Amino acid sequence: MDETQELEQRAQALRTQLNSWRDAYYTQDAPVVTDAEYDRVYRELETIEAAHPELVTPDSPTQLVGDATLPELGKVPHEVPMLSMGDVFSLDELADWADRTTASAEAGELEYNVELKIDGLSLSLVYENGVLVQASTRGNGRIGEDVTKNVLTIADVPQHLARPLSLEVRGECYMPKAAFAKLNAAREQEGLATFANPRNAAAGSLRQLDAAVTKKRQLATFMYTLLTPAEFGVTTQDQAIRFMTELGFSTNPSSERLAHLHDIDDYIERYTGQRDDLSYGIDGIVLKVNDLALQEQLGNTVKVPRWEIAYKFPPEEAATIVRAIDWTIGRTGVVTPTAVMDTVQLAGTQVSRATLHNPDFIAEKDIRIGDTVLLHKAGDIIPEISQVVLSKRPADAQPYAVPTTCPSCGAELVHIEDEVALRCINPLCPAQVQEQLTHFASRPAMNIDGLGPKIIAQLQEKQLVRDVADLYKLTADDLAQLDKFKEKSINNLLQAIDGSRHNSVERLLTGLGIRHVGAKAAAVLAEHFGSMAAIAAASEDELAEVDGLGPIIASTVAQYFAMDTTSELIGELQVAGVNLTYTTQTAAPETDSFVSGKTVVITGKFTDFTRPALTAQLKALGAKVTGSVSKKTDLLVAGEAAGSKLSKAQTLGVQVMTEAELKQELTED
Ligand code: 1X8
Repeated sequence: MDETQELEQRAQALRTQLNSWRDAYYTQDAPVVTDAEYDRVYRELETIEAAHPELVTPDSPTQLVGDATLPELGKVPHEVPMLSMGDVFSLDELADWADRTTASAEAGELEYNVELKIDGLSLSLVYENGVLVQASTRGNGRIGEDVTKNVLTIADVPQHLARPLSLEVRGECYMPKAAFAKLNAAREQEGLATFANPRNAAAGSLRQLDAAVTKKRQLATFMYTLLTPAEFGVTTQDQAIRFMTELGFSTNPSSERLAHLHDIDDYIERYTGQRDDLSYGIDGIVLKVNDLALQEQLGNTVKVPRWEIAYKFPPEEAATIVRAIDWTIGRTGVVTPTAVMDTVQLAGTQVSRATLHNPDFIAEKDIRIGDTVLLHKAGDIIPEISQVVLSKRPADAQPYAVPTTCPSCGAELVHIEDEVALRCINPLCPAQVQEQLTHFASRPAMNIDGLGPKIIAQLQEKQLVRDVADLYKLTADDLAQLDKFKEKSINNLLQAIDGSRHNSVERLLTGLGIRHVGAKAAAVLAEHFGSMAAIAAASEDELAEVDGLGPIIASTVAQYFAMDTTSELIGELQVAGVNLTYTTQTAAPETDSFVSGKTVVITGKFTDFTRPALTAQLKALGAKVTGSVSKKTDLLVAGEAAGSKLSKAQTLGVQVMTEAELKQELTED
């Protein structure tokens, strides 16, 4: 085989590899390799194709733009294609790009605008007369997916602009790091696959058939492109960003106009340093020719604009050695592996543990004790193993044998249905019971001050407590057996436990840890049925009909109360004197609702609410309800025929919610 044939085969192999990775990434939102690994292989293919253009095929990833589309979502054609962007990985390449751009612009030194590259997915928003009428993803660049309903649930996307203009803007939809970490932790506990990075989490949350799911995911946006700037007298990119900000869009505050290209080094250095402190993930910076007329003149290549380029940060990676794999057992019995490693510095923190998610992850990466591994941070925050360095594998390393029995109770571990997680299904498993007791005593549940995991572990060890009902049988003599427990601490804990007997029943419901029943669903159940007995007696259909619950909660609640162990436990709690009825009179304002801490104004006529009832409901959710719109107003709830308050809110850029949107918010759990 001659050299060209060899290269042809190599190019074909790289294309096949990249296309399979692209499918996993774009269509399934579940990448199988890191971006860095993808980029390395992509670059190799690019280099071969550059030297041998005759080897380029139409299906080569180098010839394709971005994402695929999900068949279930409606299609939206993009009149102006949504292109992807060229990228460079070093300051030298960036300087080369700038030289080429300057040469073809024939305009002397160019002015640039520099922005952060957000780790999310592109989004197009279309407004008619100031009202949001369509939102779509990039799709394949020419045809995107209709995600209007989902985008209406994103808090920072204005549904009404400050001025009644018709226009299209584009930008990035992303998931903040904190929401990403919380979502993955919850998914792991549910036995579901986790998202690899905020980009995939955002894509999976936006490309949804159920807008209620999107809403829960706490997505956010930064808009950076204005499509018809000339119509608004906008001539530069930095003006465009200011214009969009004034209309009410969320724009990234780190955008800077650069009079001289050499200022870019300082910008890159600053944000490389601040990267870990930002509340959202970035994977580089974007450099744009600032003059929009010049942008148009420079135009596009087949694939990407000539007037902008992404500089991608080098991937932050560190190598270390895996010493052990720890297995922890959650409240629901999910058993999660964690790699315990020699401590290394990675992206701003000391790392010695990394989640391994589930047994499949360990097997896929073939991680063994003693292996040297490369670590990265998923979404810039969660340490994760990218790959094993096979050249450093000890000769005697054995494939890791996943435990078949629970490390806490010894019961056989099982896979349920199509979950990736391994579970211990022994209801008496001490590790699970410890998690359940901790949850039971926690603040949103029974709120037993002073009863934390360490004390619970001791109570279990001394066999004083096996289930939550046992807490109410504890005596001063029992507690005297605990470390450092003297008269005062004994009395305090006994009093805290006793006090919890009088809680309104929603706290007990929360504390029981029924799947999908958190504090909100528990409050809805308790208020609607009035007592534990009534909830236990309700059928699945009756439960599903309650405003604010849904079929999933109805099903898990019905299943929970159908179990013999449940009736036994409730019976024991009743004997122990724990209140089983709803006694909440005026609920304390909520601290984590969509309006808590916000100043809200109500205006217009409503079909499904009276004004006083709506005011009371919003106050119970933690809102401050006032009479007139000012700069301090956070939200205007506008019914039919809203007048001057609505126009004032729009002028001030205050968020406006219609009755339909409000109802949707109020029925969220
Ligand atoms: C992608 C992105 C762009 C910007 C920020 N984040 C991104 N992920 C920006 O322009 N500030 S532009 C872009 C693209 O594909 N054209």
